[in-house]
Amino acid sequence: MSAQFITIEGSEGGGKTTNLELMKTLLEDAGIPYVVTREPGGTELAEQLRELLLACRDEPVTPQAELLLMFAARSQHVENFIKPELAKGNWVISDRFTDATFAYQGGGRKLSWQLIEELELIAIDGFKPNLTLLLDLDPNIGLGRAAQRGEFDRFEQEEIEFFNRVRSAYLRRMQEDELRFMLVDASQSLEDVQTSITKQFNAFLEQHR
Ligand code: Z5A
Repeated sequence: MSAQFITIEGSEGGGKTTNLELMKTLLEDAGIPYVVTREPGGTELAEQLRELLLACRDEPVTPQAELLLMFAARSQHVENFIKPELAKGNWVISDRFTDATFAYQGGGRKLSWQLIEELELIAIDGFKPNLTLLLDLDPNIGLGRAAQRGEFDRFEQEEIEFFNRVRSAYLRRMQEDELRFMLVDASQSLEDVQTSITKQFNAFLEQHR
């Protein structure tokens, strides 16, 4: 079976980092070779764009500039890292991908869905993950969890309404492509979240190994 491209998504404090470790363990247990990456980022240039995107700054960043930089980074990431790794037979797990652009720049910044779909075609020729784990959580809970980590980046300084729109946009993405998504209620205890992920992800591995 061909190597699979898996993404992890969700708004602040949903536990992406924590549960990415669990997915790594499940892949190792199944003897599947994999690499881990993230967005924005994943190549030298894309990581430089990440720094520019996340830095807090006095100059306002227009939603359009933010959108174009996200896709510039993603184009580099897909061509220079993700596709070559898949071609080598390694599964790829990415902490965020294009669904995050629909959620943050579409939902959060209110840019048009159609514009993002067009850029997805231009920048990455519509390249999509095989599976997306969506950690869904009320932003009031998520921001509380994220606050325990310390300093906020440029996105984390947004108002609660921004994160409510991000959450709704993620759920809209899922409704548009239900077979690709694995939805997990991230408001549960970490133990329950991980039981649910283990069950669903192992079922996916059974089908695709
Ligand atoms: N962005 C964008 O706008 N457009 C795009 O196209 C892309 C990205 C790709 C960087 O993302 C920013 O870029 C992001 C969106 C934007 N906005 N922000 N901010 P990032 O992924 O690098 O940053 P992040 O969203 O802040 O993710 P994170 O720091 O990795 O958080 P997390 O992975 O969701 O959470 P965590 O660190 O695993 O968990 C947070 C805390 O909660 C931690 O102490 C855990 O122990 C705890 N936790 C986790 N799960 C539980 C449960 N179930 N119960 C209790 N406590 C828990």
